Amino acid sequence: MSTLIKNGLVITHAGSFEADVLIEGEKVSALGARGSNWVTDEVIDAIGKYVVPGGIDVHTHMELPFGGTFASDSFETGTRAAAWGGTTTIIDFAVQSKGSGLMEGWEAWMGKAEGKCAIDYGFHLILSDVNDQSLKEMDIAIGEGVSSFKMFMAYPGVFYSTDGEIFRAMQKAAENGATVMMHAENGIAIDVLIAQALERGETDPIYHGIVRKSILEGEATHRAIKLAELAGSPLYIVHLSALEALAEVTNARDEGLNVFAETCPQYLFLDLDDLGNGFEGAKFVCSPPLRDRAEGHQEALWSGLATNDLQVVSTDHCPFCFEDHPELGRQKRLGEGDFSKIPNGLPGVEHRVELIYHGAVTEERLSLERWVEVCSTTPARLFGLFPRKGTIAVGADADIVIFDPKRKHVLSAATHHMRTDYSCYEGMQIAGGVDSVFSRGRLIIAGDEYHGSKGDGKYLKRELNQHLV
Ligand code: DUC
Ligand code: ZN
Ligand code: ZN
Repeated sequence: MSTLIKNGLVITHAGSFEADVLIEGEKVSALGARGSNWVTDEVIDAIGKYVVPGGIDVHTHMELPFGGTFASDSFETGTRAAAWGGTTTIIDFAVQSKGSGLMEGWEAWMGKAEGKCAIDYGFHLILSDVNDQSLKEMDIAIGEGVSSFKMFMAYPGVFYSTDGEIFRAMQKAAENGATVMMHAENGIAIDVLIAQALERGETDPIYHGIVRKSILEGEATHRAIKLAELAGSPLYIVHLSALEALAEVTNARDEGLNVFAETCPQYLFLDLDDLGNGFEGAKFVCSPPLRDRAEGHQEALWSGLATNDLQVVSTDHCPFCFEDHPELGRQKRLGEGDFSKIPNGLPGVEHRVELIYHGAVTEERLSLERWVEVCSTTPARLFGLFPRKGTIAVGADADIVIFDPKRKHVLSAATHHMRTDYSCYEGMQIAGGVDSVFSRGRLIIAGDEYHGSKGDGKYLKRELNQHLV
């Protein structure tokens, strides 16, 4: 099967150029000047449209067990929704349970995803039980293509690791080249503030945002950086939301350390006020929480993306239904009367590429090349997928999005494809939109039609971090 995408403006991290793109089988086989007369099975005219590398979302949680329930998107529904929004690769988090082996977690998540995904997928591992055996198993995981391990300074009693455990894992990562990913919030102090708030009768979702102080994200980020510096391991701060944390990452990078960070659309577009309005605010409960706009976090994050103090936008897609669900039961409503019992997480995998484009162009915050870089190229490099993914080049996988800058549409639960009964962006009008999506050479989205099927997506064995200084 061969396809010619002609007359588009190809945008990569390195620049934009008018070119025709030839796809043969699963790969890009040539780029040529417009008007090339290659003979192919299919021809797609992309005049007036952008031709960009498929989005790579390195932070999703399909089917994650959390707070007594499970994230509502399965690998099937979540990856299909991702495809609709121009994402052609996800990296999800396999979970090591306490008392179990690290590779048991990977095998369990491989089983959940096998034969289900619409797009290619890889895994990080959540390292929640640090001991001699699981540290040894990090080497085995790397051999299976899992080159990054997430640890938590938050959620005591669940995913939480002590500083000593984190430091041991970082020492191991310094040896084997893995990247340590950190949920940087001081969960011990936050738990004190949660208990005090509940004692005062402060039970609404807004208090989730009030007790999880930005200063405690800054403190944990600082601590993670110092531990990684001492151990000599690369560090990637996940879902950075606070300007205090950004300042720590900026300083570390100025010192030449291998410290990286992502933020997510919710921290750029939404804010603490969304957690108000009684229990409706539960729709916006995630950790770290949405931040107070008056404190300047959102502006700082946009600037950080522009200046490369932040390198990636991911989603932390972890959806739960607001109303009771016939199969999933109570989800967000588990926290009625106690905000600390609201499952943490938001739906987002479908809208990242479009939202960042919207923010980039409507407010002139990022160039088109930078949009591609933070949504696709740098994620590929940091997580060992480049140049197979993350660019449009001869020999790369033909994961390609045709993006229509003139398309306008409104985000809504009524039209999105994620398996949740609400949208965090209900009614928001978006500039530009996905027109067509190729996954390894197959046209899986064509306008309003889905042509893919479950199991199209393949497991990606990833290399080590390709973006170290
Ligand atoms: N934060 C969330 O909001 N959900 C899942 C886990 C996390 O760290
Ligand atoms: Zn997290
Ligand atoms: Zn997460």
